[in-house]
Amino acid sequence: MRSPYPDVEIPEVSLTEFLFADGFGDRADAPAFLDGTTGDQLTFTEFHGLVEKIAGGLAARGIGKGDVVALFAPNLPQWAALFHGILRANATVTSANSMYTGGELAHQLTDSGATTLITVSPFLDRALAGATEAGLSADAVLTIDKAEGHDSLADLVSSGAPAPELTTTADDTAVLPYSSGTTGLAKGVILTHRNLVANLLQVHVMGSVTDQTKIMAFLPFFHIYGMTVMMNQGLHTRATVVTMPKFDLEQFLSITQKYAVDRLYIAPPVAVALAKHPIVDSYDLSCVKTIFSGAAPLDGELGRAVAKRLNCTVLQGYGMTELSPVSHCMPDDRGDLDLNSSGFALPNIECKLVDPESGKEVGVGERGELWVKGPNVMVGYLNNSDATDATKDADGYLHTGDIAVVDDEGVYSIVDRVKELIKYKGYQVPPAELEALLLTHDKIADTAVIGVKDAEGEEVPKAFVVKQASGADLTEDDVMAFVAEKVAPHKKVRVVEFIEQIPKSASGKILRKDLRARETEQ
Ligand code: AYL
Repeated sequence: MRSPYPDVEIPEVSLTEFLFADGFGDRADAPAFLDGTTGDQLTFTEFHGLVEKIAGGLAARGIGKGDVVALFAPNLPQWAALFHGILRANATVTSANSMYTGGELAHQLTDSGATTLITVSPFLDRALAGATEAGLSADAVLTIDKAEGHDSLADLVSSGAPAPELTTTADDTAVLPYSSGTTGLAKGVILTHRNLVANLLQVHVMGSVTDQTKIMAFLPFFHIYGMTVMMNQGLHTRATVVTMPKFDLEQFLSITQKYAVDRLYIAPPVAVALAKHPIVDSYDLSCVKTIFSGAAPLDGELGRAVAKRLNCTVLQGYGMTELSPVSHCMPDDRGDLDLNSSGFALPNIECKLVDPESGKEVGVGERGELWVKGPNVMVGYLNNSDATDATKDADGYLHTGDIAVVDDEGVYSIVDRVKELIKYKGYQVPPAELEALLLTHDKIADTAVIGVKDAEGEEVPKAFVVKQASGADLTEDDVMAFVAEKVAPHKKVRVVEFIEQIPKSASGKILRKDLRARETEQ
């Protein structure tokens, strides 16, 4: 089924040309990015000037086409300037989760082939641990602020070197975010300049974002949701992006009120706070016109409660890192749609719903795996053609691993997930990674990790653990503590159950659906 919207034309240009070639008109001196916690801002002209200087500084360090630079920092206006400076230097960004431990960061640095890492001084412990493990020298680690022994952003831009010629084309890799996809460990997702430009134009058709919009950006720029839908959409529409380095409910409400933010992008857990937390009543949030939820399923009733309490429109979208990320969303003028749904396929997108058992396409109202084709579909996974082939078929459809239904108007609802992936507060938790880690414990013989619902209905990682003969004294808390000290907080195992045996197929694959069935029986 094709999108009900007419196709948009995708120009054959780099994201850099797309965003910056035409100047900023009467938005030149308007704020492009505003740090909500400090009030510091960068106008469009200042932002662009900084991007050019960063590109010059990077080029002077020998960074150019084919090089990968890792960003490991919280949401700051400088994050965005560095992102675009790296692209302007004809290089590629790999964006790392700012909660990562040194070990998790090392995996991404090594796998992506990053030769430079840019961070902030409070993250230096983890950054240096990761860099060292990945074989990068301390010289290759730069900081946005000043830190003893490292070049800073100020040093980078003070080189005075001109930005190099822009040789990047639409087909070049712009960014390598990491995603576990349908199975296995986190993999580099190859997104080209064309992918990113396409998704901006596709998203633009659905929304009513203008140069007067103020976009809230507490969701991280390292994740494709923050990167495309907040950071780059803001630049594209010449809106103002209000940043927050980390989420804090009171600060979020106060910044929203103070800067009259009218468009909030959230993941479902924030909807719970907006619907229920008493403190929300202490703020004047009449500025908020639209709240958009993505990254995990939003409960429709909860969404309606938020819309009622804040007297605004609540919308839902669906996407995936591998889709740059948005493939479906509700348009701004359709606040009437069922909030349990994720709206329509964006322009230029074709979808199929396919029965995972029979491989046959299903009809209206029937459940099937969502397959998506369009200019926003990733090229593939970096260094992993097997995973690419298992995810993207010869016709160009990306098999999402999500189960959806569509109605006769073309409105899609995501109803289930057939892939391993667990989502904790919208963040990816790859079970395979936790299982590999748990198996390194000398008292654990076997394990399987799945997502289960906690008392609030939130998805949380649960480990089923088979003890070694020597592990009689192993407790649930021991297991949780063992994982917690080695992974970013969102990947913590939050429930443990000891069992006799992990159900497996004849070929040794974990039968996750049997474990899930066991959960619902209890
Ligand atoms: P990743 N409903 C149900 N599941 C969802 C939804 C939704 N609305 N959105 C995302 N997911 C799940 O790569 C689904 O399982 O990208 C999907 O395969 O971290 C997985 O999350 C992808 O996780 C936007 C803008 C969504 C961004 C995004 C999030 C991209 C998250 C909608 O408009």
